[in-house]
Amino acid sequence: MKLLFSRNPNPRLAVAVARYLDAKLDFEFASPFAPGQAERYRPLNPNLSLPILVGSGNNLWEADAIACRLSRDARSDLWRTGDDEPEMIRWLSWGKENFARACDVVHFERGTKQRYGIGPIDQHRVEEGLRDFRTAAATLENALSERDWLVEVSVSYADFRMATFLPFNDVARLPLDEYPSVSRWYRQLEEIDAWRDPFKGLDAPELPPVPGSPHEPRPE
Ligand SMILES: N[C@@H](CCC(=O)N[C@@H](CS)C(=O)NCC(=O)O)C(=O)O
Repeated sequence: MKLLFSRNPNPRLAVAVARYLDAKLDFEFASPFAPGQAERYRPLNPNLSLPILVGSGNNLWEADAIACRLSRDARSDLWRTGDDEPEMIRWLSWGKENFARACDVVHFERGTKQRYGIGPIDQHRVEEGLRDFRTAAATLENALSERDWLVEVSVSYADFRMATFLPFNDVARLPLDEYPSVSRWYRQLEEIDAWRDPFKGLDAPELPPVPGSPHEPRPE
């Protein structure tokens, strides 16, 4: 099997899962939205987005489906299958609609749009995203003040999924520090090698820099 990926958030998530599980896969950098590439990738994913898992019977797209497949193949409980599966699904569902979505809105404006030159930052969208982030982060803070991980006592795919956009917080600048339990939880995730550095040893160009980010001087 082969995992088609880029360094953007959802493919990063899938690569982190694969490396956490030590999945026996090939990893191939892909760029389906680059000029001239669409026809090559459309048969693999009609949406053209990454990640895509190729050669698993059916090609599989969507990071969650890929995580489920890889976790099953590895006989891992990263994707819970026992009595705590509903709890994991609860966090996946809520997280995508709330916390991760709010992170995505802000990251898209401050990160993706600036990296790829697809328009100025829409401050109204940033404000909306920050407002939704604060609402969702308060719920997460409450849950994580009573537990180390989202599901029972060990890391699960819910933690990975919830954190999809947090490795990009150098550019998204979400006020994570205002939520001590969420910050502590995220530091725990960063202690996991596969999460902190999923692309180690893989052949993949760096993302284009964001003008004005910590890695790039702000324009005058
Ligand atoms: N719902 C999809 C979202 C996939 C998605 O939005 N992928 C983006 C990156 S975050 C993509 O393919 N961007 C083009 C690229 O990275 O080249 C999933 O969870 O896999």
